[in-house]
Amino acid sequence: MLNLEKSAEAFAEAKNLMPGGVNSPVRSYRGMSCPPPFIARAEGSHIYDIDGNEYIDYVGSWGPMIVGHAHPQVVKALQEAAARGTSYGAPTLLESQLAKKVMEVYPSMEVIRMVNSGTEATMSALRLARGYTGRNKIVKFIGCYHGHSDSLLVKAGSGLATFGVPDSPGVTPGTAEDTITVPYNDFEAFKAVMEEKGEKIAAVIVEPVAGNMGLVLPKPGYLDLLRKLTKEHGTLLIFDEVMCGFRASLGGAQAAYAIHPDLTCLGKIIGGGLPVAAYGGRREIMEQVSPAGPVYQAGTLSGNPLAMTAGLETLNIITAQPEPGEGDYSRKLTLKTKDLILGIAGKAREAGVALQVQQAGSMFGFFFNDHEVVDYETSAASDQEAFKVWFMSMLEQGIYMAPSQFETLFMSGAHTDEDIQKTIAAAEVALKKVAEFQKNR
Ligand code: HOZ
Repeated sequence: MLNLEKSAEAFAEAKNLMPGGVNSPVRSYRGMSCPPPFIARAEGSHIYDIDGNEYIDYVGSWGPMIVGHAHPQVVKALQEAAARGTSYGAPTLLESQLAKKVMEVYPSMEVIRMVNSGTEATMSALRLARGYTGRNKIVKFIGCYHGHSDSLLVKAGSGLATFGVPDSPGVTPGTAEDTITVPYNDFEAFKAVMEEKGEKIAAVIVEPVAGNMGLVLPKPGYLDLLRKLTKEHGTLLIFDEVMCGFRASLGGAQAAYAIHPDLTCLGKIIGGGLPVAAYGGRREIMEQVSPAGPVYQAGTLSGNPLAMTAGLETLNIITAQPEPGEGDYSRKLTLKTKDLILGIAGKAREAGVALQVQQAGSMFGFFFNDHEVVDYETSAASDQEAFKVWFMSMLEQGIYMAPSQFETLFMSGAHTDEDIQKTIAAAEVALKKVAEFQKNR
């Protein structure tokens, strides 16, 4: 049995200090039968809590830790950078270096603006789209999550789906009215909205590989339809690749599905574990951003030298030329992820548990469902009680996963074959428990 005594005490104290004891809702383990492990440190693929438990980590700080925790190259560069000062609020060479590195991999981003979080990136991209087109309305997809700015907290995924409040109080009806929602992967619904209101829509924002209703892939041709109809109506297409950037493939979903969005939002990995995000896209649009243009957006810590350093080192690692005969970083992660999910799928079959496994590069996820999961509705119709049994058993066996079916799991370069075999062995035990639970309830 997992001992989380110290974490329980720490959580009780934190609840008096922060809403729900946390600084971001899904960390609170609401609905799970244990407190969140309080983390003491992390290294490579492993994370350690204050109770002395060690876990193989597939949360990876919700995505950024693609090279593993405390990678020596990143840590060394950060130590050197910290010694030169931690913030200047003035331009540095590092910002241009990271911008160039990102553009090499994301050629659709001709001009880029660094910000501090995914929320800032999507919020700013929407303001820009509205400023550029002179239109107010936006389209988002049900179950997609793009951070917590008002316009985007409508039928949202991630923590909002987990806690059953997809529309947040505090968002004014006027703002919500300007956000049109459409079921993800529904071709006809999207065509109908564009036909009816296309000329009023500034932007369509999408997680091209959705990671906040669990992992849900776009159906073949769906992203092409978004691109085609947005172009026809003079609407901007915004790819929110905060999660799937560098993961669906090195060049993100836009490379994997060969779509050129007008604007892209990145985050997580480009900060290498420090707070960085960015938005960027066609020059003509981006030149509307202040001070080049009139659309205002700013930030004291934007382009922070420590954050730029961590991002740059991380991108250097994942874009490095592979050794002869070896696949590149991203390809290796994809293969490792495949080994893991196929192993787990095999154990589910043996246990007689209906499990949908999903993968996009180094992202993966599971649904206890015998139907294909294609949107929020089919995700929410999965057996969430079975998910809890699975989650708790995995945690007890030292496997650290997201405490919600409406999230995604991540592979890193630090995960070893041994980690993967241990995880599959733990899954065998967990899935037997799920089978028993489903039979006896
Ligand atoms: N928005 C993140 C999940 N999709 C959660 C971030 C966090 O709690 O750290």
